[in-house]
Amino acid sequence: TAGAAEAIPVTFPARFGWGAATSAYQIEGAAREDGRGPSVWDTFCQEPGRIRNGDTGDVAADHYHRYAADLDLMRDLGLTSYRFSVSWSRVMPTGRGAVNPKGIDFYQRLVDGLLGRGIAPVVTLFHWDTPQALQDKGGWENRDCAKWFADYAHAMFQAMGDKVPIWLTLNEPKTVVDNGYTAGTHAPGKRDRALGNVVGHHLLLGHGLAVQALRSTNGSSRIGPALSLSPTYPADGTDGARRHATIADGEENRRWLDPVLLGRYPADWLALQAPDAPVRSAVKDGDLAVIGARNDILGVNYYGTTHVTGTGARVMLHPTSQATWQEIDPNGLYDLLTRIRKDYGDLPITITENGMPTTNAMQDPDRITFLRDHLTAAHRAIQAGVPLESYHLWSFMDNFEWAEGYTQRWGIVHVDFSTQRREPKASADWYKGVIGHNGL
Ligand code: GBH
Repeated sequence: TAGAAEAIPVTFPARFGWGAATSAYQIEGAAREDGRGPSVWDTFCQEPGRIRNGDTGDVAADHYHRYAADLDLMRDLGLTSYRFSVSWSRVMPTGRGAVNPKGIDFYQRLVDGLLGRGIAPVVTLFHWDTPQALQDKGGWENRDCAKWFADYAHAMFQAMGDKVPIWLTLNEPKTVVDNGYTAGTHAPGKRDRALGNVVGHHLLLGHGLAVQALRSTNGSSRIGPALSLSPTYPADGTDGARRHATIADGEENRRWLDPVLLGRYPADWLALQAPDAPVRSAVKDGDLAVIGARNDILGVNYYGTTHVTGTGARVMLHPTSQATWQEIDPNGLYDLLTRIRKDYGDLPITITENGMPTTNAMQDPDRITFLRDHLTAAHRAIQAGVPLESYHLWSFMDNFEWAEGYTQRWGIVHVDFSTQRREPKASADWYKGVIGHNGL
């Protein structure tokens, strides 16, 4: 009966990782301190009309100065894993060459602070903040950027490789292509999809070279990408909708998963690129062997599903959130995780992002429902055999939500951006209970 089903406890495997995620530009602030160089996001935020209310990440949640108190809060919530990103231009102010000791020192203190509190650091090397000095040389449009990225990655492995159990290379290369180079709503604000696909390839190459760089060290850390994935379904029973759902699956998922995990671009995706598309000549002999070399773990950012009609239009068949692109569908997470295992094998998976925005309120019942439903779906996937080892909700605290500025609050910890006061929301108390019970 339904009553009996409800009584079955949702208990996660022993040592399941309970985490939360952030990214450098969204929380750190201190944009011009201790030798940090500008990134494309500093530049983008200064261009009029780019960001809602003209907001910037100059101060953000001031985490650079308040990290110790933030780590205490993480410990109080019982987190066992914390995903953050490194600001490339804080560590290498012009993106290349000698490291900035003060930049490295900040991340050393952060990692040591986490380890001292029993929290595993999960470190993303690139969460969209390309050093401006490299963008001046074309950034990821320039094939050399893949090498520059691997050099920076290598410097990070040398500095703290042993202490970091999981390195994530890129966060959501798809979003760089879609928003940075197609819609133009993210840095560097270009509208040229063909060029974006070249950028996408160079990002993947950077991923592969960074994996290679880690293999050249002797450490025991694991590495993989963090991909934004969304299962795609036909919106109705027509053949056209089915066909377009497959095309959308190529764009949303296989276009990123196949190169990294199978060492090839999907044939149907490639066939849809123009015969003279620049991405074709951007792919050089040997690239896919580099891109497709073994990964240790796959990071999955999951926000919702995608439904496609017979004309290829996207429609919402489930409720959305304040983020109008988000189709909230917890079962999609189950479908996605089980599909990854079926099509790509038993690679360990960590959910690197999952969450929704709410209003300014401290009471956020919608977020609690969202998290409970998605954790239940994740648990079902584990029961079905998916090697899911940890979960990082997005986000630990309210932060700079890119083009939306400070108008979308994704945190379980509230931040008052005028006083920088932190206060756990109802969802944080709820999550603390989940962690304490190792389940729901
Ligand atoms: C993640 O992106 C990011 O990794 C994280 O930094 C971010 O804060 C979080 O999600 C919440 O947004 O406005 O129609 O142009 C999630 C993937 C990519 C989905 C950008 C929405 C913009 C759609 N997102 N995309 S639109």
